[in-house]
Amino acid sequence: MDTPLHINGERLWSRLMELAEVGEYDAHSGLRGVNRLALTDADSAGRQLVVGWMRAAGLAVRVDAMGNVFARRGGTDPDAAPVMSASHIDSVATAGAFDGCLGVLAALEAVQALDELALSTRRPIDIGFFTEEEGVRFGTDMLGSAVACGRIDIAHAHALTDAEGTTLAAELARTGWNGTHPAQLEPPHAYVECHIEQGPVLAAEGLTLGVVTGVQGISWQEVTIEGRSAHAGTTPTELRRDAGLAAARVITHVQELVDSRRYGELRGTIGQLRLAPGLTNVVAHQAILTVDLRNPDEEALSAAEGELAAYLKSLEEAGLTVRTKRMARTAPVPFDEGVQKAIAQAIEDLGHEFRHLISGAGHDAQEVAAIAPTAMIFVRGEYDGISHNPREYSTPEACHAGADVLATVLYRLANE
Ligand code: HGY
Ligand code: MN
Ligand code: MN
Ligand code: MN
Repeated sequence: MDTPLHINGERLWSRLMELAEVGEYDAHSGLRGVNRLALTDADSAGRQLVVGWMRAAGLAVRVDAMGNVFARRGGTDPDAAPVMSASHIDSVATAGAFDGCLGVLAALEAVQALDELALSTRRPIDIGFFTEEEGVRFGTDMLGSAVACGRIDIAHAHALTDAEGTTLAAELARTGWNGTHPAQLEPPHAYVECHIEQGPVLAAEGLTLGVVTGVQGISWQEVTIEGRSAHAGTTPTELRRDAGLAAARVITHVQELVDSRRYGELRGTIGQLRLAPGLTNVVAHQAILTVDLRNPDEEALSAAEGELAAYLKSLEEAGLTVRTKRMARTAPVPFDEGVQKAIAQAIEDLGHEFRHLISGAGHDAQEVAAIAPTAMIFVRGEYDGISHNPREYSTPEACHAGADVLATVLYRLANE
């Protein structure tokens, strides 16, 4: 087995910090946050910066009809299926510097390490980033990769709108990321994604790296509860159809589903809650909330969805109407054993310890797993691995270690 590879850790870190300045904002007490929602001007500027680095590295860059961006390092056998590594640079509105970006920039470092070491590979290596991985602007996560890997139809994706009613297609055109390449990935020989863990497991065990065994199932739905506005002072409880109170009951009910342990490792989150008319002295006639349910077990996830649907229905007995809109739904995805072994071997060859773990967060890798042998490398996060928060932080050493593993695995897979 060839010696493991090392990337340029300083360049990786300086690029991560430079990219983090694009769309940065003052979060609080001097903390810098990142806000680069998909296909906003900030996201577009971040894309330009990364594409500039790819081109400076001599890579041929292509953009597809979903705005997914890939860059190819040629192999000695141009007809061989490529090895691929990508992630995302769009962020949530309260992001840190690492979510998605580490994987994109680590893959670029891996390719540059091969160039600087003058190492050729039989297979081409494709790196890049997918559009709207977060799903926070257009409502469906892993959107670019889901279209590229065939789970979501491009016409459906293009027609998705943001809160202002602007379509994804219009934003692709406005920002110029409406590429001409078909948004359909040729199945790569293998796909490996490097990503921060975004959770507490590795740090709690004093580990820097993890081999990811798969991704848990995800269910996103928007719930709209319609009641009747009324005077806050004069209307007794029995005459109220209070959408705000009903929303509060839904929130506590979701937590009861989690606490009941009837659905195993269920996680439930109400991330959005809007009341109308939203006035102090008016009983809310409408509540719109989002419910994010996650579970590594598909049966338990759909049972929890069913139980919640029955509860929402029961609210109608109190004269309320309840509508639900499914926003995203993915089943748990297991990753490829062979690619996991290759990652574990590279981690050992580089002298690190690791453990296997499932991903609590969704990733583009779960979409690529539908068309190619796929697995992920996790890099430990500090502060209990907090993420989707400006305090998100991984050390330069941990990022460097994750990128070394990625470079080593990609090199080996590209010579299979
Ligand atoms: O929602 C997720 O798990 C991912 O961050 N898009
Ligand atoms: Mn190194
Ligand atoms: Mn991510
Ligand atoms: Mn994320």
